[in-house]
Amino acid sequence: MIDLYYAPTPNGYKISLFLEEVGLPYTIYPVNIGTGEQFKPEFLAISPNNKIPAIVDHQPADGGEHISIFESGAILLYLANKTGQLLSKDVRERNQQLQWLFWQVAGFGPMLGQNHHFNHYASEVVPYAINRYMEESRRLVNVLNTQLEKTPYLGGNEYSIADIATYPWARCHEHQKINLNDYPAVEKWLEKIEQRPATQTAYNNG
Ligand SMILES: N[C@@H](CCC(=O)N[C@@H](CS)C(=O)NCC(=O)O)C(=O)O
Repeated sequence: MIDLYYAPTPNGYKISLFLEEVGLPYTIYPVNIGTGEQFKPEFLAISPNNKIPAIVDHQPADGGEHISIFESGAILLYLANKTGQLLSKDVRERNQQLQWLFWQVAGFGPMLGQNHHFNHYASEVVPYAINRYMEESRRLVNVLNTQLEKTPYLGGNEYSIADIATYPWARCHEHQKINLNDYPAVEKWLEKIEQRPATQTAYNNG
């Protein structure tokens, strides 16, 4: 059984998308990041960077005591290794998938997150920051579009943890003030992932 420390945000959905896709049983422990629950000592013991998502696996592969993990990319990689699913065993495709997973956690997520912040939450209007993060977000969506013009999924022919990591952020394109008419390959890919039963269940969970 997996405990999932979660809030319904793009980073939170990454893990429920994976768990629904592979059918691994899990229990959601909601963390209200609006009221500061991420700073409680018991949560910090699992996720010292005070951010969701985090998991605790009570049945690790080595049969030893539970393992806790924070950082969505590390969690997805752990779960893919544990289940043998959603990460190719072919060395070339696996490498492609891992590149795009790291691209998402290092760039796509953080930059779109800043774009969202300066467009919607900043206590003052900072045109330099709005322009900088808007431009960077557009550049990254264009990189995504260019890749998806070449392959059906981000890391090649198969749906993988690279798509799972990127989808919840790309799905928020309206909040990012990004018009998908300019990125048709991204639009087609989003529609394809949206239709997966696991995606619908993950988003219906909260
Ligand atoms: N690099 C982290 C980012 C996680 C993250 O930014 N989580 C946000 C919600 S989407 C959070 O928990 N924020 C609470 C806070 O910063 O106090 C990951 O990929 O897991």
